[in-house]
Amino acid sequence: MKILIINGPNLNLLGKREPEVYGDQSFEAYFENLKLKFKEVELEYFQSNIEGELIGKIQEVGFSYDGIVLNAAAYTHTSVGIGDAIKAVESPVVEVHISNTHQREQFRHVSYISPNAKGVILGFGLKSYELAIRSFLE
Ligand code: CA2
Repeated sequence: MKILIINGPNLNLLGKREPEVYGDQSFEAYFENLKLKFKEVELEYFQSNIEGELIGKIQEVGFSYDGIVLNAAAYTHTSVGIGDAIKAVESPVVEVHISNTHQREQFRHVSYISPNAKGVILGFGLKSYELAIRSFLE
């Protein structure tokens, strides 16, 4: 089973800023734990701050990987292009968010990802990613 985790803009700052919202662990450190937890899964990780790079990666892996775990970060609320890319590929995409976006500002209540995602997991901190991976296994 091959799964790619894709993180969008500013998630490279995890653990460095706003720990009250996003926690105090870097994604790289968390990703090492995930790999230990899911030894049976070929897990890969990609992060970009650039919308076109995220779309390119979805297209690149979206016809051969078993699943994509996507936190499109701020692009979740703006990107028709990422929403269309998810619709265009064959691999199922699970949308994740660290925070519960519905408890936050109104503009975060809209997602261009959700309509084309297999499912959505949000509000469980970094554990949201683990739950998303489990959803592919069960
Ligand atoms: O809760 C999530 O996972 C979000 O996707 C995070 C995005 C936000 O725009 C979405 O509404 C919800 C923001 C990611 C920014 O990450 C930072 C991490 C550390 C410091 C500053 C920003």
